[in-house]
Amino acid sequence: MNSVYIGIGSNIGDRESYIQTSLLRLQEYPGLQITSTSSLYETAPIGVTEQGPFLNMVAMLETEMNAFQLLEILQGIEQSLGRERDIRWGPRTIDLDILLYNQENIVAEGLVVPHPRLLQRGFVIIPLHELNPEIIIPTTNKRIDSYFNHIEDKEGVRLWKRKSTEDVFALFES
Ligand code: A4P
Ligand code: MG
Repeated sequence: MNSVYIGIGSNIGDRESYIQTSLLRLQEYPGLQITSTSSLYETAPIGVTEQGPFLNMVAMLETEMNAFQLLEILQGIEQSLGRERDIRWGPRTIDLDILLYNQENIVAEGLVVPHPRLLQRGFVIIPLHELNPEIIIPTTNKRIDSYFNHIEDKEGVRLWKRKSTEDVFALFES
């Protein structure tokens, strides 16, 4: 089994519902189990700043799929939820990124893991750290908690819904 962290973001429409649906669709695949989920954070847009605020979270998965198979599944779910790719870093109903895949460093056409912008982004570091402060980033061999105190966009990330229980499908407090 492979341990994977994925980053989830949405900033169009019913953001929470897109995120919940993406997790439910993911869970439907055989050979894939969602093992934990972070709280939901509301975050100021990075990159293209003229767009609405995001909801972001991180989920941990166990899967038999390799990283390329998983990416294909994630892109299929993005499409099924109406994702349109017109502006890079622009608004989206749902964005599903592979942040970490075991401790592997993957550099291939269409797939780079760890996600190249992971360590510059509070909206990723904060929920990853919530799930497990001891995660090691394989490109630097440092723990995620060593980045936690140096986040540049910390003010732009606020807790929006705390995770309610250990049951991933109870998900968030209402
Ligand atoms: N790709 C390469 N590596 C990966 C990976 N590890 N996981 C390729 C997923 N995809 C990966 O992605 C573009 C291409 O990246 C894909 O074809 C895939 O083969 P995309 O989802 O089509 O486009 P994108 O998300 O607009 O581009 P990108 O470069 O992934 O954007 P980022 O860096 O993920 O930024 N602000 C806030 N507050 N919250 C956000 O969630 N997200 C972005 C997107 C910008 N600003 C944000 C947020
Ligand atoms: Mg993406």
